Amino acid sequence: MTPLRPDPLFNLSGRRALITGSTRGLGRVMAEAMIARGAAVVVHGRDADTARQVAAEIGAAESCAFDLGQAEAAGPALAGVLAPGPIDILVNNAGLHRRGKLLDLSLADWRTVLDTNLTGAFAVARAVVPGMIAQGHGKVINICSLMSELGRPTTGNYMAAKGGLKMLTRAMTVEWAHHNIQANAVGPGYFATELNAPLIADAKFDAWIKARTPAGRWGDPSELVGAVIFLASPASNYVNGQLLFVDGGITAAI
Ligand code: GCO
Repeated sequence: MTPLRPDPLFNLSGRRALITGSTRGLGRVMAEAMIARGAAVVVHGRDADTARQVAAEIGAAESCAFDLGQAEAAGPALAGVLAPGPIDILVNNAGLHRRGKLLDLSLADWRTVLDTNLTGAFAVARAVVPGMIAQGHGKVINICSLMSELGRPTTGNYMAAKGGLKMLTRAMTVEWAHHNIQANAVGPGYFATELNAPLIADAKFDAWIKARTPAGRWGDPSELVGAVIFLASPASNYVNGQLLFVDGGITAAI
């Protein structure tokens, strides 16, 4: 079968994409999908050797490493990435969980989740977006969550961070859209990722998710790709400030 000619609406050729937290899980899947559509991807992780190894495995030309929980490190750590030129597509994907009931959470557990999942996204965007403004275009995709809208006990820090990331996406929109920068978000539902491995292994929780999600199943990481490619592509050049849930319908159901 002759390969499909790349659809200009979804072609990422010539674009440089930085995806935070792309050494594993959803971030790695997104990186591979963007490379397959012509993007030059910068792989990011906390560990430099791992980031380099994954970049080599997936055919990415570049990698970088820094801890998103240390916002002050983002600018200096990205100087080398930005030296050759601007980033065209930023995916703020890196995130972590420290589950626990609010009254049991330490301030460290609270701060770690907010610092990494929310402040980290702000810090990376603050380093990368000036280059987008200078070149007259850019895409920012913040990986929010169903927990930007809904929650369950023991996830209050994560809910606050992902709810904040939804509003940060709108803040980016109102300040940057006139620079032809489209800032949007994707809200994954329950996906079969490493982050959720403990939940999947819990037969009771697994059964609850399958009953609570109208699609009746966990999402496969490959099923997040379409929304991310759409928001990274020319196809979304007039889409701003939106949060697109990819969640099997869970946010549509009581
Ligand atoms: C949980 C889960 C959720 C989602 C995550 C992805 O502890 O209930 O980890 O937080 O999987 O939000 O959207």
